[in-house]
Amino acid sequence: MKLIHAESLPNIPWEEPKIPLRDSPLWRYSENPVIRRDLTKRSNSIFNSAVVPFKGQFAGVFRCDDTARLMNIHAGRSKDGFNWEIEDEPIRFIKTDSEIPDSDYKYDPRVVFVEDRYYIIWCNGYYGACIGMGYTFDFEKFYQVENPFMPFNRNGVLFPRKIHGNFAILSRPSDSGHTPFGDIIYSESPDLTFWGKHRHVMAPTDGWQSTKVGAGPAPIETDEGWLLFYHGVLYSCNGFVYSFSAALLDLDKPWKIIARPKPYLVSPQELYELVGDVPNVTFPCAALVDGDTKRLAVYYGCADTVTGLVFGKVDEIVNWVKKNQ
Ligand code: BMA
Repeated sequence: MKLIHAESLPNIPWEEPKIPLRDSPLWRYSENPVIRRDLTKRSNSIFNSAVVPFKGQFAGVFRCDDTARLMNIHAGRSKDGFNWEIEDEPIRFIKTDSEIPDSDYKYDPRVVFVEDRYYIIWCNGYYGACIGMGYTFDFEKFYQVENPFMPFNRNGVLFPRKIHGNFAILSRPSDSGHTPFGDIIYSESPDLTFWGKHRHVMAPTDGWQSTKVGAGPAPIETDEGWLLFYHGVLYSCNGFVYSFSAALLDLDKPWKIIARPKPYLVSPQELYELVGDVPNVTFPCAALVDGDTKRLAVYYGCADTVTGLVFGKVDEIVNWVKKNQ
């Protein structure tokens, strides 16, 4: 298996497994949660957040719900991917067109480098949940562009390169509430304003992914297909349970699934994943990959309260996905 377009990341946050792995090729960071809930002055919780390599170090956009329980996204920096400094104030986007509507709230950001800049995609409050989008070159100034989709939609995730000459995105049409359904849809745009060529990618099936599914971090390009980490939701007598796994999508037609496993890779099992503002949630939003060693680190929200890290090797994950269908 080869990674395509993957840069060297020798300083990827990393820890070898401390206990033998059971049946998943991912292991948790022994000092999880890597990001605590109270890292900014007024944060109630910091979770479902996105990080990228930036100038030899790391930068990110973080979902910080404040002590009024209002949801917003904040910029942050880290030298090592473990220790983060997150701005106390939310990002103030500069509108690229004065008619771009204000956001009632922002949450669940993803950050993806495409061509010359870092795009930020988030769940944007505009008459309910829809997808918001912006970009930055430096993590200091942030610009907002048009909302790609009308309400209601969540989990917008841009591909890291154009496909068929167009920007490509995954999203999950939803309702205005907590949405007891949800499929992943693929769309393309020539200009990041007008979106079309919508294709159905993935529906819920059974077990841990029986209620809804949604894209997680930006897909990772390999010669075996796009490796897509995605969350799946099960509805139990105690509410929703969020686990995650990974699938392989066709490189040229990403709406075609090459391999999709039956089991989850990670489900809520540790106390910080089981207990919090929303119990039983593991929700991945970002992945770092070292192109040389194929080491991978995934950041995921835990119980809507803190952020965790899991590690793995891309080869082993791709093999596991193919073996466990
Ligand atoms: C979703 C979003 C996520 C959250 C999840 C579980 O609808 O709000 O931010 O992690 O629910 O509560």
